Amino acid sequence: MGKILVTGACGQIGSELVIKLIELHGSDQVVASDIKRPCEIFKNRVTFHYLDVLDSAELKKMVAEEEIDTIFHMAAILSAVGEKNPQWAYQVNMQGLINVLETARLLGVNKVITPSSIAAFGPDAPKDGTPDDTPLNPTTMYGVTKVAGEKLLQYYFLKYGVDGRSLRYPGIISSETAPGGGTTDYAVDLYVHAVLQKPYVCYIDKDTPLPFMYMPDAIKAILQLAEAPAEALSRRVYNVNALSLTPAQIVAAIRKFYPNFSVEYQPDYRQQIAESWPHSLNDDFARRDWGWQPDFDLDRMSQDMLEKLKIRYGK
Ligand code: AKB
Repeated sequence: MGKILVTGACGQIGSELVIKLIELHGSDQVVASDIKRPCEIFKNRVTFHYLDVLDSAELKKMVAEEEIDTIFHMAAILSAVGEKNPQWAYQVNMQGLINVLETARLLGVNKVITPSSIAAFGPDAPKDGTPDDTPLNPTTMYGVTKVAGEKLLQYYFLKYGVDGRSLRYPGIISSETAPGGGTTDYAVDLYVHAVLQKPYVCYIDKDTPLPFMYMPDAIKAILQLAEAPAEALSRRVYNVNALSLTPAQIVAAIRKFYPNFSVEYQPDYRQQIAESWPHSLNDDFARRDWGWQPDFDLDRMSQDMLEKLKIRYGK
């Protein structure tokens, strides 16, 4: 069996995915790559390649030399940063993905798993229980690249038989690696500020609902999808749902532990992005095809998050 590559391995999800893959398959089976230097969380535990996914020659060389068999392609520019520089987001997200798919096609890589997002939906999609198949008219460049990426995955499967799989992640709440450049980052910031006992100015209005998921569930989902037998899959891209939360609901959960936590709301350009996304998704296909089910509700997640952050920040 070949090895597993994680691109964007220093990112919020990539870093925890690498740790889980080491646990499951052993250090010598996992290869990490990023344009950043290895992050503390997996430093010295796996082979690390300093690699830009835009460098397709280098990517192919590395995949061939390391005998990679599965790629988790996690490198991407997220929504908020993407709106500041849409052309760059397009370049990284689209060229990066096609480079990975081409590498998979030419070198016979077994599977490519890459996340899509709730950002694939736009304001005309139903807000609650958004189905998998519904209008996809995103209003961010990030969303545009996610929709195009989903279609590209589908194309490579139909035309070349590349086994590409994707799931539409909501905002991910995690304690180990900070998210970077997303609209949903405030959720993590809220927990971090509470533990550091600092007031927080939230850039999303307190009553705006968005879909969220705790990191252990996000890792469980992507691994379940990756490991699902090919014949169980009725589609390439799956909605996954866990929590639907407003900032005020997250703050109320945090205040059970930090009653004096102070938050002010000053919506900025990210409010409009948040309002263009669903409140919750229908994930019946993921539940039926590969047994998806989240483990964490808001209270369980909040308790776990706060405990982990207290240790990280020595509080
Ligand atoms: C973002 O906010 O851009 C991401 C996402 C929802 O895909 N967290």
